[in-house]
Amino acid sequence: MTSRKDNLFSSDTAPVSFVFDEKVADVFDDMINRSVPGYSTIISMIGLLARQYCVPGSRVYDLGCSLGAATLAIHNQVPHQDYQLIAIDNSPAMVDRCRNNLDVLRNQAPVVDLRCADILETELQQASVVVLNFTLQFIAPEQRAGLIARIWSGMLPGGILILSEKIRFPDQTLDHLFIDAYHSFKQRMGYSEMEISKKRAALENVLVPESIATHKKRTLAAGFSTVDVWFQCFNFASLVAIR
Ligand code: GEK
Repeated sequence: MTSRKDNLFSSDTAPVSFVFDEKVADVFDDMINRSVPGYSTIISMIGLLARQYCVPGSRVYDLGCSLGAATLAIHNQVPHQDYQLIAIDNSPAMVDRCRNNLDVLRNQAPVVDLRCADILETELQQASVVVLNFTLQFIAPEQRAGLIARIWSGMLPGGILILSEKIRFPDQTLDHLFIDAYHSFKQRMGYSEMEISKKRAALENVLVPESIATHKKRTLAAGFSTVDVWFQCFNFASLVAIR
C-alpha cells in the first residue's frame, strides 16, 4: 500500500473539523500508521484471528474498511476460500483507493464485495468474523448500542467481533498519563506539537472515545457471551467478543 506523507495539519489550511475526504484518503496509510500505536500488529493479528474463526460457508465483514488493510490481512491469512468477504466504508474517497489496493487480489477467490455504504444501514448475515477496527469511535454514541446489537443478530454462534478503539480512562491521572504518552509517541513519529494539537481539535466531537468498561458492558448487553481486551497500547485497545 503506497501513501503520501501526512502533513495535513502542518499548514494554515488544515481542516477545522476532521472528515474522511480525498485529502485524508490520500495520506491515510501514513496517517494511521504514525497515529495509532500498534496499528500494523493489530492488522496482522486480525488476519490471524480470522484464520482461526472464519468457518466454511460463512461471511466476514470489515466495517469501516478505509483502504482495506484488514480486508487484505484476512484474505491473505484465511486458508480456505469458502466464505464471503464484505468490506464497507461510507467515504467514496476511501472506497476508490481501497478498490485499487484490492486489485492485487484479482483472480483470487473469494472476490471481495466492496461497498460504499453506511454501516448503520447494512444488514449482516451468517457472520463468523466482524471487524470494527477503529470505526465505532466515529459513530454517534447514541447509535452504538443499536449497531452492536445488529452485528450480534447477524452473527453465527461462536463467531467473533474484533473491536479496536481509542479509549479513555475513568481515572483522570491515568487518562492524562496515557494521553501524554500518546503525544510523545506522535512526536517520535515525526508530528510537530502544532500538528498534534490541530488534529486533536479537529477530532473533537468527531472521534468520541469511551472507556473499556463501557465497550464491555455494551457488547455483553447486546448478547455476546464474553468479551475482553487482547491488545492495548496507551489509549488504544482492541477487544474480542464471542457470540
Ligand atoms: C483500518 N478499519 O485501516 N459507515 C461506513 N463507514 C464509516 C462510517 C459509517 N457510518 N463512519 C465512519 N466510517 C480501518 C480504519 S478509520 C479509523 C478505519 C481512523 C469509516 C470512515 O470513512 C473511515 O474510513 C473509517 O470508518 C474509520 O483498519 O481514521 O482512525
